[in-house]
Amino acid sequence: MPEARKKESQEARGWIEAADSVAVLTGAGISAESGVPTFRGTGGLWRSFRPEELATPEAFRRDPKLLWEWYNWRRELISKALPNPGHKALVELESRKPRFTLITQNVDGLHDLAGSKNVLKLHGDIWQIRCTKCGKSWTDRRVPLPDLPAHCDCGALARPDIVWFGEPLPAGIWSRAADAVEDARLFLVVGTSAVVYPAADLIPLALARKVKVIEINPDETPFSAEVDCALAGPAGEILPRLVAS
Ligand code: BJW
Ligand code: ZN
Repeated sequence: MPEARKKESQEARGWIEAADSVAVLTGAGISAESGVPTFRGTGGLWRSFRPEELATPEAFRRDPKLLWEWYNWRRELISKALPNPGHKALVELESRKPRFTLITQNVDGLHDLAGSKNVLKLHGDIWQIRCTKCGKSWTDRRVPLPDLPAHCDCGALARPDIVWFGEPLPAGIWSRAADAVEDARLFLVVGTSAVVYPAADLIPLALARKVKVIEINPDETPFSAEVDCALAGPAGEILPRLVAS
C-alpha cells in the first residue's frame, strides 16, 4: 500500500476506534462481492433496461408482469448470495459500539443475514410483497415466484414492497436515519454512487454537522472530494482492515 494511503487508513482507523456513536450508509456496492449486481455501471443492466426505467410505479402500471420478471431474476440471484467480509465487518463494529445505526439502500437482506441488528432499510425489502389495494404486506421467499404477476388474497394485484422513483420512503424511516447521522461521531459511506435522493442527502447532513465522514468505494462519487477521507477500493477488503481491533 502506498505511504499516503497507509497514513489515511491509519487515521480512519483512529476515528473508528474513538467514536462511541457510529452511523453507516450502505449501497449496492457492499453486496457486489457477494455476487449481487449493482444498479449503475457495468453489469447493472437487465435485458438492456436501466433501473430508472424499471423502478417506477408507471412501469409497474404499464407492465406488471415485466416488472415481476425483473424481480424474479433479482430474487434468484440474491437467494444464492451470502454476506461477504464487508457485511461481517459491520456486524463486528456494531458489537463494539454503544450507539450504531446501519442505514441501507439495499433491498437484498444481506445485512440481516450477516447478523446486523439495528438496520434501517430506506428502500424496502425484496422479500416483502404488498397489496396494491388493501395494503397488506407479507414475506414471500419463494424463488422463482410462480404465476406472475403476484396477487393478494383479496384478489388485487400485488407489488414488491420496495420504494420506486417518485415514491416516499417508508413512514418514519427518514427521520430515524437523519437522527442517527446527527447523533454520530463518525459516518461511514460504503458502496453507494450517492446519486439517489434523499439517501445521498445524509452525506451533506453529516458534513454540515461536523461528523467525520469516511467513504469506501473503488470509484469516485459526487462527494469524494468533500468527505474527510475517501478510501478507494472494495468494501470487502477495506472494511475488515479498518474495523480490525
Ligand atoms: C463498490 C464495490 C465494492 C462497486 N465495494 N463499492 C433531489 C435531487 C434530484 C432528484 C431527486 C431529489 N430528491 C428526490 C429525487 C428523485 C429521485 C432521485 O433520487 N433521482 C435521482 C436518480 C436523480 N428519488 C426518489 O424518487 C426517491 N423518492 C422520493 O424522493 O420521494 C419524494 C416523495 C415524497 C413524498 C411523496 C412522494 C414522493 C425514491 C428513490 C428510490 C430508489 N429506489 C431504487 C430502486 C429500488 C428498486 C429495487 O431495488 O428493486 O433503489 S433506485 C436504486 O438506486 C436502488 C438503490 O438503493 C439506489 C441507490 O443505488 P446505489 O446503492 O448507490 O447503487 P449504484 O449501483 O448506483 O452504485 C454502486 C456503487 O458501488 C458504485 O459507486 C460503485 O463504484 C460501488 N462499488 N463495487 C464498494 N466491491
Ligand atoms: Zn389485498
